[in-house]
Amino acid sequence: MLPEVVFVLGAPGAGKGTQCSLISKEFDFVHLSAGDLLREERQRPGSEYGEMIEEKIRNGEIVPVEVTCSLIDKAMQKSGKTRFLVDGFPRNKDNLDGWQRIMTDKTKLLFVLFFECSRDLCTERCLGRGAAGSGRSDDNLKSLEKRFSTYINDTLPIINHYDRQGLVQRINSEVGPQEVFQDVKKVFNDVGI
Ligand code: UP5
Ligand code: MG
Repeated sequence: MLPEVVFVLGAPGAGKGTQCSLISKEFDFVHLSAGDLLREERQRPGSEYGEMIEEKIRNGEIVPVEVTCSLIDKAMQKSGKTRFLVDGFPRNKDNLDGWQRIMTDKTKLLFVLFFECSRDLCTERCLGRGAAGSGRSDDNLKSLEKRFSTYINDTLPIINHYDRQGLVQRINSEVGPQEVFQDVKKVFNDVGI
């Protein structure tokens, strides 16, 4: 059986990571955050991509797919599991094309979970996380503006692409984490997971 994948998308701070961690506790899915994998790679001694990744993250730009896809692929293999939440990917056309080139034949996409949350609320959450000491170099107003324009210009078209295929499950994430999770559970239960 091919490994099964759910892509988890939504604006910066929409709550992708928070919900993925709740999902992975309740259902047998491994949470792979593309952003976390990139941040780990950035810290890895000897990584040839460290500086490039840091620059892209700080500027809210998207890392070339070869780097991200290979990290996701390796993490999937290393886990030894067969069901994955791929959080924060694919974010642009390069990501989508790269995934289709490298991973489509090796995986089955179940659906795309899309968290909808207003820009103001997302910004407030990310700034709050930064103020609480997240240590993330992109939890500041300047980076957030760039993250949002990348999200609107590059990521929304990818969500629309999957929407046209009937693969998008939309969830309002403007309420509290547990309330959001009730809707998430419904989606997983309805698709028979
Ligand atoms: N919070 C969460 N849910 C809440 C709720 N329902 N009510 C109230 N508060 C809530 O949450 C953010 C904050 O909000 C937290 O403090 C949380 O407690 C609170 P989180 O769950 O972390 O939201 P998430 O959507 O995961 O936000 P994140 O900041 O991680 O989103 P991004 O998409 O911006 O970040 P990511 O790590 O995916 O990517 C970062 C950068 O990496 C990108 O900008 C890009 O430069 C690079 N990248 C790539 O280049 N390629 C990739 O494929 C992926 C990333
Ligand atoms: Mg996240």
